[in-house]
Amino acid sequence: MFEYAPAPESRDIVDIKPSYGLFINGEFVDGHGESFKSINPASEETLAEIACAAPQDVDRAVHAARQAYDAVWSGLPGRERAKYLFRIARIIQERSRELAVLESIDNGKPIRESRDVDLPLVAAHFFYYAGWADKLAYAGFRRSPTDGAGGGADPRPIGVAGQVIPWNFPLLMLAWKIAPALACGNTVVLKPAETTPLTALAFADICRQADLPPGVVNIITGAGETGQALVAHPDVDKVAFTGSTDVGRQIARSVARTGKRLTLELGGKAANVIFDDAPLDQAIEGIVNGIFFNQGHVCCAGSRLLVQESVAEELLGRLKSRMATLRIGDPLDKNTDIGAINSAAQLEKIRMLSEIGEREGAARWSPPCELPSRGFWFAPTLFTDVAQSHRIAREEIFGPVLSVLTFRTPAEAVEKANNTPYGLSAGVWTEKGSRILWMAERLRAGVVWANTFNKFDPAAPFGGYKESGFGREGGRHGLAAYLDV
Ligand code: TAP
Repeated sequence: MFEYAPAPESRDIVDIKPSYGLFINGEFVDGHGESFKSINPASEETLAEIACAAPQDVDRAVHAARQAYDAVWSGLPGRERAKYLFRIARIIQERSRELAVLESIDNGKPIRESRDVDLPLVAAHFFYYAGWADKLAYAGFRRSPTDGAGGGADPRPIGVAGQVIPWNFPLLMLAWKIAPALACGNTVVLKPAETTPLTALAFADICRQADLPPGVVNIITGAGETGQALVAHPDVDKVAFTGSTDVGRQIARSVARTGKRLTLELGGKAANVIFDDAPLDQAIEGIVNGIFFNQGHVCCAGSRLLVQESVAEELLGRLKSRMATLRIGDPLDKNTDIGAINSAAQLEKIRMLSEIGEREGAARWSPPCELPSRGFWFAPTLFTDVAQSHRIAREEIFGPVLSVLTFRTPAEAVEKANNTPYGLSAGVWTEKGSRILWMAERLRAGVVWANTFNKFDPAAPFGGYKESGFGREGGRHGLAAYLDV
C-alpha cells in the first residue's frame, strides 16, 4: 500500500483580520454585545475576535435595511437588481479559492468539498436568482385580476427579511437565503452561526466590491440571543430560518400572530434505502457520500441505512472495506475525506448519542484510524443491530454516524423510512424505474434521490415535511418565500 503524501492547500490566499465588526449600512461598525472568538476546529487556534450584536445593533441593522428597501431597492427595476446579483456571482467565482480556504479553516470541512461543492453551488445560486430578477412577472405568481387592489399586478417584494443560518454550510446557506431575497426586491439582515461567521463577513466585503447600495445586505454576528432579537424585531416582515427543529419551534412561537411571513428549514433523519437489485458498488459510494460528506453535518444526510435483508451481509462487508479507506485529518489537505467536527459542543453531542446507541444494544464499528491530537474529531462510525426505537435511529446525530436497519419487502421499507418525525430527504437504490416511482410516491420526504444522494442544484426546490419545516428554498418555488403572493 502506498501512503498518500500530504497535499495541503496554501492558506496564504486568505487574510484573516484580528477582529471583525458588524456589517451595517455598508460599513463595518462596533457591536455593543460582548465580542467572541471564532476558532479553527481542526487546531483549536483562535482565528479572530468577532463583534456581537446587542438589541440596539439589531435595531440599527433592521433600520438600515428598511431605509434601503424604501429608498432604493424595492423601486429598482428587476433588470437593475439582476446586474448586482450577476456581479456578486462573478466576484464569488473570482474569489472562490480564497472563500473555499476560509470556509475550511473556519468550519473544519475538507477543502475538496468547500472547493468543489460549496463554492460552485454558492456562485450558481446567485447566477440562478439573478436570472429570475427581471422575470418575476412570468414566474406564475402574478396576482389574480380579482384580487382587489393590486389585482393583475406583478408580484411585489415583502420588505425586510431577517435571516438566521447554521454552521454546516455557512456560505451556501447564506446564498440560499440572500440570493432569492434580493432578486425579489427585499433587503436583508442576516445572522450567521456563532462558530462560522468568517465567510459571511467576507461576503459583506463582496457586497461592497459589487457596489451594492448600503443597507441592502446587513450581516450581524452573535449567538442565539442575537438571532432571537432579529426574528422578534417588529420591523422585520419576513423571517427565514435554517437550523435545528427545537430553535425552529421557538421561532415559530415568537412570530405567531405578528403577521410576519415565516419559512423554516429544520433537521432530518433521512433513510437511504438499498434494494437487492441495486448496483452495490455505486450504492456504497452513495451511502458514504450520504453520511460522511461534510462529517455528516448535513440536514439531509442519509443517516439511516435501510438495506434489503438478502444483500445486507454482502453490502455491509463492502461498506466496511470502503470506510477503512476514508482519510481523516487536516481539512486543508486535498486528500482529506473527513475533516474536523465543527465545535466541541457538537463533538460532545455526537459522542453522547453514540454511547447511548451502544447502551441501548446496537453494535458499534469504526475502521482503525488515527485521529489528530488537537481539534475536534470523530471517526466514521457504523451501528448495526439497530432497532427503530433506538435513539440513534430516531434523533438527528449530525455527525459521521450511520445507523443500519434491514427490511424484507418494499412496503416494509416505506413503513420504516417514514417512521420518523422528520421528512427532509430520502434515497432509493434499485435497478427498476417503476420501483423508484412507487417508492417516491410513498416516501414522506421533500427530496427523494434515486440511485444517487446529496445532489443539489439551484433550480431544484428543497425543503421538508413534518418536523423538517415548511417552505421551499431553490428553484421557482424559492421565489414564493420572498414575494407578497
Ligand atoms: P441551531 O442551534 O438551531 O442554530 C441555527 C442558527 O440559529 C444559529 O445561527 C444560531 O445561533 C441561531 N439561534 C440559536 N438560538 C436561536 C433563537 N432562540 N432564536 C433565533 N436564532 C437562534 O442549529 P445548528 O446547530 O446551528 O445547525 C444544525 C441544525 O440545522 C440541524 O438540525 C440541521 O438539520 C439543520 N439544518 C437544516 C437545513 C435545512 S435546509 N433543512 C440545512 C442546514 C442545517 P448560534 O450559532 O450563535 O447558536
